[in-house]
Formats: sequence, structure tokens, C-alpha cells
Amino acid sequence: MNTSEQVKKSVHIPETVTVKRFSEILGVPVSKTITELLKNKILATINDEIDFETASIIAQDMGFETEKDLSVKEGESLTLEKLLEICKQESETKENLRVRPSIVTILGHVDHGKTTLLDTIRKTNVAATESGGITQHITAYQTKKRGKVITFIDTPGHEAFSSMRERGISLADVAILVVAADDGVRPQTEEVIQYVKDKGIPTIVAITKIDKPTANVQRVKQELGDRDILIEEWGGKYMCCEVSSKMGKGIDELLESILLLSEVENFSANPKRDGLGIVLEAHLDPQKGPVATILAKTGVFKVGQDVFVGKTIGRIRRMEDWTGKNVTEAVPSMPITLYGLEAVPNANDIVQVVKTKIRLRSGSQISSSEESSVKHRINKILESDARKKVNVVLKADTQGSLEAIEQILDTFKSDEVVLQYIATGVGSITESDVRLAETSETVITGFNVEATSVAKRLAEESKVEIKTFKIIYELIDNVKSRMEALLTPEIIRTDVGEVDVLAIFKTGKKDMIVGGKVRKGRAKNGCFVEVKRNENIIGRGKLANLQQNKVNTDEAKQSTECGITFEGETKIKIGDTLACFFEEQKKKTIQTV
Ligand SMILES: Nc1nc2c(ncn2[C@@H]2O[C@H](COP(=O)(O)OP(=O)(O)OP(=O)(O)O)[C@@H](O)[C@H]2O)c(=O)[nH]1
Ligand SMILES: [Mg+2]
Repeated sequence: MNTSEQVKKSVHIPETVTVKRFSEILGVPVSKTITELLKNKILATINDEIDFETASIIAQDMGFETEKDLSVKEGESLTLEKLLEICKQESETKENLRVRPSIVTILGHVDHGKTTLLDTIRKTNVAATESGGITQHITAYQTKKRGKVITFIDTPGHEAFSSMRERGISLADVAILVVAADDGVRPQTEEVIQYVKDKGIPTIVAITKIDKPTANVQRVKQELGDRDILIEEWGGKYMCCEVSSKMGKGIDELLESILLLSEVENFSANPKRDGLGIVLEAHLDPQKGPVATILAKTGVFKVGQDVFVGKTIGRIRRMEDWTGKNVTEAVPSMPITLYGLEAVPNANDIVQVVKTKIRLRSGSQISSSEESSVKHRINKILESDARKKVNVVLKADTQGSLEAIEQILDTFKSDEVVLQYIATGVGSITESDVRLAETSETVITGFNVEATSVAKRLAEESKVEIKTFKIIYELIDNVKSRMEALLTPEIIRTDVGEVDVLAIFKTGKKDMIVGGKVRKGRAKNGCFVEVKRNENIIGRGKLANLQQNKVNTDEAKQSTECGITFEGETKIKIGDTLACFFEEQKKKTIQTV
């Protein structure tokens, strides 16, 4: 029989598969599969795992058509990459697909007006209530234009938050590259340009703050052009909108551009499947328990469903949309706040609905094992590192900010001092944090969190210092100065002159009065003195009083004679030289790498 005339059977193969399972999928004996593998110079036994690519070649050799099986197995922990792959494959198969709101990520350098732009779009006022006016979290919102919904993700521009920006980008259907007209392309603008180019994300340029007197729109366009972001007006492919959030100018054009791009790209998802989404932010609320802000990527989430989220699980007790209104269902591209998880998940964890009943693990079990691994890590450093330690228990409001803080602190490098995390975590500062700090002379450092009243009382009793911050770089500066305080200062010596001793007037136990002549430079009252005999330094002291013609003076010039009160235990002799100098201590600083 000629195989080419047969209708090829299509099989779905997972990313990795055992030889046994692979044979079952193909419906052939294991021995046949092993023989085929051998023909391709792969030696594998029945329980060995092979990857999709290998399995695919073998299956095709045996007359099958192959497709990657991207269905989610119960209990399988998904990665962001796999989630995106699932969404991509779905959009290619076009089965059950419905148009969904496009996810638009706002990116750009710090203070270039991202939050204010979104604010104006939403007509609310978030930027004015942020600590220090900078965005320190990822936030997601929805808005409507011409009856069409758009999902916006705001990202922080401060350099500390590159992982949050990257996350914002991975989710974006469309990126808005914000550049302030009065400031132009800056380091984080360049970082964003690199990201969007690498990931091939459709991008719209928004030149903001055009109302400012120092605005120079042409210069911004030029700077972008120099980096291969050529706008349409200049013959390039990038749509460009000039906006002033302050005056509400150019906003409609920007929204129109987003809708135009979305119509071309026709973003869709499958609302018939179980929900799959990603955690944007998560924190522990003292009253409500773990709270996660998630973005639904595909499928539908319903109240009452069980979910896996990274390493934790839960049942969706309640969901809120971005305005805080309760909803019973979340559809693709919808940002929602989710309540009912067992523990605080990590930013970037994938949320997946599970259908079979899951046995709930105790949250305390997870944290106790995590605590022991933290301690283990610290002890290892203690043993092997001779540097001075700055100990810290670091607590933050969300996993994302914790990550960002650790990333920056890890760039502090010194040969003398090292930062040691006694523990890190998300949520309020608790009694157990204080207990950990107590035993290791540690400052508890909190970001956007408070200490519980029990923890506060315990800290006062045991004299543990708790420092909390609302602005990330103030926290960073504080930890840095704690490290710098332990650095031995650099001593800078300035030589001022040399005096030859010609006479000894008085010899006391701890001081002497001598007479001499300034041979070189000058002698200065209050300076340090080194006593030299035959070119060897034999002692050190201080010039406590300087006189010329029996009158106190501040300095004696070269070639003049003077009387010196020397404070020190060295016994000076005629013919010795007194080297005069000053010393200044200079504080060292911590370098970043
Ligand atoms: N004149 C003028 N000022 C603006 C405009 N847009 C933003 N600003 C000001 O610029 C400053 C920074 O604005 P934000 O919106 O907080 O900037 P951001 O890009 O979100 O900053 P990060 O989130 O920290 O990266 C604020 O003082 C705003 O009032 C604008 O269109 N015109
Ligand atoms: Mg902002």
C-alpha cells in the first residue's frame, strides 16, 4: 500500500512525553517506537522522556501528522510562555473565537506622564494620590470608546521596576510608548524601545506634555527616528499622537489610533474554555486575606470555581472589576481582583481554573517550609563570608515590589560589607518577623506595610528597630547608608612641613616643649606630628601649641624658629625632625554594579 495515498492520522503530542505514552498516542507497540528512535540515533527506553520536536520527527517518519498538545493537565503548573503559546494557538485555530478588548500597555521613562495620561482617559485622579507621584505597581483599567472596551496596563517608569515593565510588555497586544516632549528619549525609553522591538509588539508613540513651554515635539520625533522608531508622518510605520493630558488634548486621537490598530489585528480569545490568566499584583490584606489582581487572558472565570495559582490554590470567593464592583464572571482581557486564595501568589503566576475538587493545602505549611529555606541560605553565607553584615528582614506590600527592591539591593557591592536577608516576605510586619530580627541584630525594613500592634509592642520591648517606607528609593537609600556606616573611612593625609629640633625646654610624662626651625613648608598649630630620627619614624603625637617669640601663633613659616608643645609619649632629642601633617577622614560609599 502506498502511504502517500493514505489520509494521514493527526496526533497531539505534549511538550515532553515518555516513550510508553508516545507509543500509546500513536497506537503502535513500544518496540516499534524504540526501533524508530534508534534509526534516528536516539537510544531510549520505555520510561525515558523525549521532547515534542524529537517525537514529532519520529511520528512523521511513521506516517503521522503532529500537533503540539497544549491542553492543560490537572495540577500542571503553567508558565507565562506556555500561556501565551496557548493563546496564540487558539487565535490560529479560530474555533469558538470571539473578539476581546485589546490589552494596551503604557510604557516610558519615569515621570513622562503615563499615569496622568491614563488618568485623563479615565477622568479620575490616581497620579495625585500616589506616594511621591511615582507608580510603584502595575495597575490595570478598562475604558470604553465608540462602544468598544480597551484594557490598559499602567507600568512604572522608574528604573527599579524593569521586571514589572517586562511583565507589562509580555501581556501587551499594543504598546503605547510615552515620551515627554520636554525631555525626549531617556534611558527607560530606550529600554522600552528594545523590548517592543524584540517582542514585535505593535506600538503607538504618544508624545506627552506638549503644552509645556519647553516642549520640543520635533526633537522627540528626531530622537525616536534615530532609534529606528520612524513615525508615519516621516514615512515610517509608527502611529504618533501628540497629547497634553493637562489640557485633555490629543486623547481622542490616541484612543482612535488604538481602536484602528485593534481592528486591524482583531484580537480574540475563546470564552468557552476555563479561565486562564496571570497575576499582576498580589498582597495580603489583614481583613480580606490574600488578594490578587489578575488579568484574564482567555476563557472565563466564575465565582465559586477552584483555581490553581502558581504554588497556591483557592476557591474564587469574590471578584471585583477595576472599579471595585462585584462581578460573577470575568471574561478575556478583564482585569479583576480576586479573593479566596490560600496564600499570596507571586506576580507573574498563572491562574487556572480547575474542574475537579482539589484538596486545600494549609497555608501555614507553605510558609514554614519557606522560612526554613531562608534560614538555611543565611547560615551558609554567615559561615563562608568574612565581610561585615547588615541584616535585614524585608517586608513589602506585594510580591512585585519585593522583587524590585531585592533586585536593586543586590546591585550593591562592597568588599567590606554584605547585605544579609534574614527573611523576606509579603504582608504586615508580624511578631515572627520581630523574633527573627531579635536574634540577629536586624533592622526590619518595610515597604508600604505597617507593623501589627503586637509586633510593635514586642519590637519596643526587645529594642528591634522597624523602619517603614512609602517610596522605594527612600528605602533603598536607607539600606545603603546602613551599609555605608560600616565601611572603614578612607584617611587622607596632607603634609604641611618639617621642623628640625634644635633645643629641648621641658620634658613631661605625656608632653614636651621643644624649640626648632622650620626647614620645609610650615608648622601649623593643631596638626599631627611624626617624630623622625635618622629617617625612621619613632613616634607620633600632636602639635598642641605653637609659639614664635613667646607669642602664640597659628603657623610658623619656612626658615623661622618656633617653640612647640608636643603632646605624645615619644621622647624627642635634639637633631630629630618633626613632620607636620593633617589627616582627614573620608567616608567611603557603596558602589553599584
Ligand atoms: N504640563 C503637563 N504636565 C504633565 C502632563 N502629563 C503629566 N504631567 C506631569 O508630569 C509629572 C509626572 O506625571 P506621571 O503621570 O506621574 O508620570 P509617570 O510617567 O506615570 O511616572 P512613573 O509612573 O513614576 O514612571 C506630574 O507632575 C504630572 O502632573 C501634561 O500633559 N502636561
Ligand atoms: Mg505612573
